[in-house]
Amino acid sequence: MIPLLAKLEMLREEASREIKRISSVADTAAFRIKYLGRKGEITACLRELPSVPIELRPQVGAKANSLKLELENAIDEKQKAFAPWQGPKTRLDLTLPGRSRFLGKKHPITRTIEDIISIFYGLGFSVAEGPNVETDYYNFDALNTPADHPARDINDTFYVEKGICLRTHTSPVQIRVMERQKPPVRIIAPGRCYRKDTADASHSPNFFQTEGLYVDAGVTFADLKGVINTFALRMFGKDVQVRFRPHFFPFTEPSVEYDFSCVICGGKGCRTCKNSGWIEISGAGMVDPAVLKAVGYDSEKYSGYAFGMGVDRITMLRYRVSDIRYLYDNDLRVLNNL
Ligand code: 2NL
Repeated sequence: MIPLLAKLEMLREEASREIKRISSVADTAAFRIKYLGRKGEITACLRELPSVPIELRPQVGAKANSLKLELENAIDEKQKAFAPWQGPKTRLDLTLPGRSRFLGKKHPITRTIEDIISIFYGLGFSVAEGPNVETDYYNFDALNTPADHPARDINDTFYVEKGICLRTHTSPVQIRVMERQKPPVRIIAPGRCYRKDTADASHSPNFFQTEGLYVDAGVTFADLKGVINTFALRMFGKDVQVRFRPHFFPFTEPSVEYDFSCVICGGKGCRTCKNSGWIEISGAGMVDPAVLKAVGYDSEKYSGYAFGMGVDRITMLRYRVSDIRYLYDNDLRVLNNL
């Protein structure tokens, strides 16, 4: 056997025994120097190559090179195993606090509706719901609002088709309840309503209303005043005043509009109440006998009151929102502050 070839074979065995004992970066470096360094064993073998007969040189050279490669790979492996972390910088740090998930919350209008509902629960009312798309009959006719009434104009109401519209108030919900239930009826109807208004600081083509209705034998305007008063106090606190002004609605007689003393300035006068000290909430009145008759009630035996309230307006007052459009833009930078 060619002596150099035998020597290479010996080196391989020796190296593979040694490599198993490597247990540190320093060991790895020493190993590299011993075999692959400038004065290392394999380097020395390669230097002896010229003394090998020319026809045997390729065989010996190949052997030396493959051993060199083998050891280089083994050294790389060891270096990876002992070297400090070399990977991407985003290591898992178990000491960091957890990343919390984004939690949604209720829209301010929803919160207002829930508060209105719980106040009226406390006064013996239950909640009724009904369709947003209504017939002319339930939205207007049953409410004593004749075909030539301006509210029915296509410029004021969204019509889906002839005779079918988006409800302009939640009164039709109450008509439907009265149709299927005898007095006593004591309900509120919160929900979305639609009117063909151009959006501005105080108008939105879609808005929320809560109507209330109490029909029974012997219900009077005094009951209405008591309920509105109690609502005002529970919603805005003990200092709020309520005032009723005569008004006209087709579906109530007599009718009123009612105001709360300005909850922003306490009634002294400010921008929100246009210096009047009062804020209009909505209208109310004694249910017109024509409406009671339309649902088949005996208007001689029964009487009732009904009222509306603007949920958006109440929400704006509670959360000091100056423009109704903020409630509908769904910009989280705004809503997260309410
Ligand atoms: C408003 C204020 C109001 C009613 C709504 C009503 C409902 C039935 C019968 C009679 Cl079922 N009335 N609701 C009454 C007065 C005022 O809302 O400004 N409406 C245009």
